Amino acid sequence: MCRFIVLIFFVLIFGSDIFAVEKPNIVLILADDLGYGDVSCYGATRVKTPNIDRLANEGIRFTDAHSVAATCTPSRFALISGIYPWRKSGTGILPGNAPLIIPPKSITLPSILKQAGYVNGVVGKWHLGLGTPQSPADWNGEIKPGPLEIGFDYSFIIPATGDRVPCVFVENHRVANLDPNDPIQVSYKEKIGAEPTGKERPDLLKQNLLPDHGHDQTIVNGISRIGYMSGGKSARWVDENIADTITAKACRFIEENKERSFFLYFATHDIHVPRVPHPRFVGKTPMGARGDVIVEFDWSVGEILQTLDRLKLADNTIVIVSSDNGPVVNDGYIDRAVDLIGDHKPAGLLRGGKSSAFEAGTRVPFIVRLPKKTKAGKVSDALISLIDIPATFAALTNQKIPETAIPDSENILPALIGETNQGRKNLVLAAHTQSLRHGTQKIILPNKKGRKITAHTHIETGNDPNPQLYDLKNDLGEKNNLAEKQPEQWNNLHKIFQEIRNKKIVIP
Ligand code: NG6
Ligand code: CA
Repeated sequence: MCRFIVLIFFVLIFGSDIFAVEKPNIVLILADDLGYGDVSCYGATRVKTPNIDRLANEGIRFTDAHSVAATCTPSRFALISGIYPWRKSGTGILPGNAPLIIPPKSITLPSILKQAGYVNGVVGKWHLGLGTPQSPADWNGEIKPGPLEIGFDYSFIIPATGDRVPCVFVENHRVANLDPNDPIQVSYKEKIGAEPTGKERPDLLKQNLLPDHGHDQTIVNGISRIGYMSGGKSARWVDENIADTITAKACRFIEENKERSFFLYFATHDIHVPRVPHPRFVGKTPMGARGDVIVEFDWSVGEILQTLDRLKLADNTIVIVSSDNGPVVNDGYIDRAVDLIGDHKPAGLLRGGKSSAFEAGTRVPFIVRLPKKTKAGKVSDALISLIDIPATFAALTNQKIPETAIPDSENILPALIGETNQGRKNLVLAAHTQSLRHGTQKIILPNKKGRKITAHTHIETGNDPNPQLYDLKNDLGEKNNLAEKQPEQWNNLHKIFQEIRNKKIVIP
């Protein structure tokens, strides 16, 4: 009795913190543009990914997990905010000088975990904007608002993408390694400074990474980018070292916070363009740069797993590996990915790719390893999405959040921990046009305007002036449009879609 009273006393005094050690650490590793078929545990044979495969052997491999959107910014917006990106304008692919698209102090994945007592870090690709429209990011001063204003405690980020300026890392509120005598200027409108662009001086470029479409503006490290920048020479990244740099920062965050419950969002630059593996990965696959950066990504995953092992944290850490959208082979640089692809299928048996409404746009690898390696080697066909991570971890950590927050995020904890293969019933996916997954049925909304195949990346967009209905259970490759044969079913699903779309949502 006495002990019980003492316990109650402690709970009252220290709140839920007394249970902090029970809260598993969470490491979310998000690759960029990694396709459903790009890793060996999802069927790839021309590239081996032993570390990701190890995770799948020790955890649960999902076969129907989705990234919400078929490109980066909307996908990551949904992951952090729990809001479908099409509910908010301005959530398309952002330039490197865009303002932050998630309002400070709103309820987000990291803010929920912070409320639960976690320390949160983001390392790697951000691409959600920095600063405000009135006060854009000051690359030479304090850069905010950004990750630290929406719930992270530590950040070391690539502001936008590897192919967009500014090509510098931002650590917390400042550009890392900046020499104040060499200030940075950034523009997406006109050339800045005296340095030549890729268009003007292709002879100055790494000849194995010439621009194919776009990407011919400021040259940084022999690679021309999207956008113009000047200055910041000492702060500019060296592409060959990006994976090493950010992996080391991610491992250090784990090490420094090993005594606490931590959440690490490790968003790699791999395998986005420009694909520039460190020399030790060059030639590791017969597929050139695109294959080699998959090996590099797998190495990063391995470093994280080893760090958890070394610090004896593996049994108290949930590890997730996934991707922000589907694969693309030529995304703007002539890096021989197209010539050397051979019979490798970046999207596996799925149709489409990055930016497509077909399955390959959003169906991505998704592996979770639970503490104490329960459910080892399980394969789950539950329909889940990255947008569900906020609600799921809110549930896992027993956090109460306002009704209106993370409105499109569903608690899929039972599926995530492998207790059921039942995930979501419905999921809206965003690409050129929207689609709805309802179990294994899918509709793609008619789109009268867009092209059927993207101009440069040669990916089937899923655009069609007519309605599309697919039965993925029998037609995973979306070959057989049933909309005309089954108009009633199309109407039923369209009604569900409209209900979701018209739901009254408070957008912060
Ligand atoms: C496109 C870029 C592409 C890539 C993509 C964003 C051109 C011609 N293409 O506009 O190279 O950067 O945006 O990729 O500029 S994402 O993974 O961040 O969404
Ligand atoms: Ca991406």
